[in-house]
Parts: sequence; structure tokens; C-alpha cells
Amino acid sequence: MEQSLTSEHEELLRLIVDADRDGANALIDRWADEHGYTNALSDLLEPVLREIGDRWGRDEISLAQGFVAGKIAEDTLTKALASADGSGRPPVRGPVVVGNIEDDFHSLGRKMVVTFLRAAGWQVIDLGNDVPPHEFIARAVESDARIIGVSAMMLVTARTIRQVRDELDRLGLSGRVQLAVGGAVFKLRPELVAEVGGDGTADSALAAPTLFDELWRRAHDRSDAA
Ligand code: B12
Repeated sequence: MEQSLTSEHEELLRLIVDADRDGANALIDRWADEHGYTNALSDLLEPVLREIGDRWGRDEISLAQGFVAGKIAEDTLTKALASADGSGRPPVRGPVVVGNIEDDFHSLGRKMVVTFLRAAGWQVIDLGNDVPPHEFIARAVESDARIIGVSAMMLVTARTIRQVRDELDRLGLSGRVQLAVGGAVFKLRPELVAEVGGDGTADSALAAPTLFDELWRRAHDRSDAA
């Protein structure tokens, strides 16, 4: 969803560029008082992070400013998880396995996806960063997870996801276990979803629960037909 920046987004952007972590957190807290922290992640912070990402690509953001942006996102994620809208209810669906593919350390997007899935009632086994392809499969088999969600931010790391698909095929698990893929590179190159053998993608954490609902349905349709 393309979103133009409001004055609140602009203010948050200014605070992040000034490396004012306390000021940025205070603004987010005020906003979340009214709308909740999961909404603060998707509606307030994410458009600003996207703008920072674009400026980063144009070399207009320093590593230090990028670092502060990451810390503020982590602060908000922690609050979203701790708040009633993020974690109050016990999980009602799952488990599902999620992680960043091998050699990928862009944790922010994955953490947001995990937060939104948990808020929507999914039991998520979060494997963290730098997860080898075989580890996704081993953990899915061990926990009887029916969806594997793989995050990748770089072209070179995204291509490794193909090995997850090949291993699912080799073990006869394709269909029964659905493969969700996502991350900035899939937005830039939508054809990559098919190239790596993904069953579906979502371009934001907000859209991830709907994707997982659909893949969960497909995984169970396949089992019922078998
Ligand atoms: C922040 C950042 C970093 C931080 C990461 C901090 C962290 N803890 O995550 C640091 C500084 C560590 C970093 C390092 C590097 N980075 Co970097 N980084 C970025 C940056 C600026 C933003 C990424 C981000 O966090 N976006 C915000 C999040 C919220 O959005 P998102 O990731 O897209 O996630 C959303 C969706 O995609 C979706 N989603 C994500 N995962 C999944 C998974 C599933 C299953 C689903 C359904 C959905 C989904 O939901 C998320 C939330 O809404 C991007 C630029 C950009 N425009 O993306 C470059 C970028 C990704 N990095 C890049 C590079 C090259 C690197 C380095 C190699 C740089 C270097 N020379 O050292 C290293 C590699 C580290 C590694 N091995 O992983 C390149 C990749 C180029 C490419 N296409 O291959 C980019 C595009 C910058 C650029 N233009 O060159 N980086």
C-alpha cells in the first residue's frame, strides 16, 4: 500500500534523522495511546522506515542514523509484543516456522511479521537470522508446522530459498507444507517469488496474517485430498 507521509510521519522522520531516540519513542507512545502499538508499527513507523530505506539507497542516510531507526523499531516492537493488542491472547492457530534465510541479518522486517502474526493469534516459532535451508525443514517437521515463512532482503540471499523448495519437493512435503516468502527484494522483483518456488508473499507485516490464513487453508486442503 503506497502511503504519502503525513505531518506526524515527517516529524518522526526528523527525530530519527536527528538521532533523537527518546523524542521518537515519545511521539510513537503518544500515537499508540490512541491507536495501539501494532497500528503504530504499520501505519506510523513503517512508512517512515520505507522513506529511510529509500534515502539509504540514495546514500542520504548514515549508518548511525540507520542504526537509530533500527533501535526505535525494536523499541516499538517490544512494546507491541508486551501490549494487550500484541500478545494478550493465547495462540489459536499454528504452529508456523519463520526466519531469515542463511547469511541474511535484516531482522527488522521478520520481527514485524512475527509480531503481527502473533497479534493475529498464530503460534510462531521464530528461528531468527541466518537460518540454513535444512533447518527450516527440520524445525517444521519436528513441530508439524504447515507453513514456513522465509524472509530475505538481498537478491543473493533470497536465491538460497530455492533450496528450501527443493528440499520440500525431495521429501514430498510440498503442498502439505506451504512456503511463504517476503522481504524488500520481493517487492522490487515480484518474479523472484516464482523463481525461488514460493507459494505466496505479502509486501507488509500487516498483510502477512491474511497470506498465512490462505496458505493454512491450502495446506489443509492438500492433506484432506491426500
Ligand atoms: C536497515 C538495513 C540494514 C540494517 C539491518 C538492520 C536490521 N536489524 O534489520 C544493516 C545495517 C545491518 C544492513 C546490513 C546490510 N545491508 Co541492508 N539494508 C537496510 C535497509 C535500509 C532497510 C531494510 C529494512 O529494515 N526495511 C524495513 C522493513 C520493515 O521492511 P522490509 O524489510 O521490507 O519488511 C517488510 C516486508 O518486506 C515484509 N516481509 C519481510 N520479511 C517477510 C517474510 C515473509 C514470509 C512475509 C510474508 C513478509 C515479509 O514485512 C515487513 C514488515 O512490513 C535496506 C534498504 C531498503 N530499501 O530496503 C538495505 C538493503 C536491504 N541492504 C542491502 C545491503 C547490500 C546490505 C549489506 C550487504 C551492506 C554491507 N555492505 O554491509 C549488509 C548485509 C547484512 C546481511 N548479511 O544481511 C541492500 C540489498 C541489495 C540487494 N537487493 O541485494 C539494500 C536494499 C540497500 C541497498 N539499496 O543497497 N542493512
